[in-house]
Amino acid sequence: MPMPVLAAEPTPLPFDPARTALVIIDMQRDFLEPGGFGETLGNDVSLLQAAVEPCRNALEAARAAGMLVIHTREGHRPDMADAPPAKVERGEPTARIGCAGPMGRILIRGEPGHDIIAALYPTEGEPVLDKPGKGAFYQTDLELMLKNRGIDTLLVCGVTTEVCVHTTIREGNDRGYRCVALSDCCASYFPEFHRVGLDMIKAQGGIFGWVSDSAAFLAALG
Ligand code: TIU
Repeated sequence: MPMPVLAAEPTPLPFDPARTALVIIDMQRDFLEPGGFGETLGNDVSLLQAAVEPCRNALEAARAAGMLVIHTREGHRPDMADAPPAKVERGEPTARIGCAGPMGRILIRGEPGHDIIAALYPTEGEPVLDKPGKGAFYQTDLELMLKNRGIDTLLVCGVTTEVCVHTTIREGNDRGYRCVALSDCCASYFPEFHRVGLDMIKAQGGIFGWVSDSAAFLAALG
């Protein structure tokens, strides 16, 4: 059977679903719901809702195709030994990482706010990867998971476009993965940063990778 081809910019991208992972970045209550980390940083968290339905469609399509699905969560150990002081000391002192909020301690593993939103909740067998930084490769076993499954292509969804999605795509690109941002499955607190972030990926012949969307992914899988 010929490989499916993903309509993408700057070029169409043939991909083997068995060697492609859907990576859903940080679709956590802390970023998408009021009272979490995103809101403590001064953001309007409702802007991220736009990515939920497209992500859900991509997730269901990837599951139906038997593709590897990996969910990530940004956050820190309850003892915060993995939280760099330079990261923690930013923001309003009573609403920093580790402080108590309406969804538990902000950006701390095991707290309600750290969990993935209900609409995109992982199912049995889907790896959930906890990461202390913005990139999903930094201080995680992501690269080992991808190697064990022979993955060469990453379809990246999640939030926020210019922060954790971008950092992960840059990290993946340097490690030799074909990285694709699914544009409507990503969102930012800054619509302008979302647009320019995607432009930066596909500029210069695809300097960091490709940009596609959920409709193109579903169409490619047929
Ligand atoms: N603040 C912001 O835009 N993002 C983050 O802090 N983390 C992620 O993008 N996940």
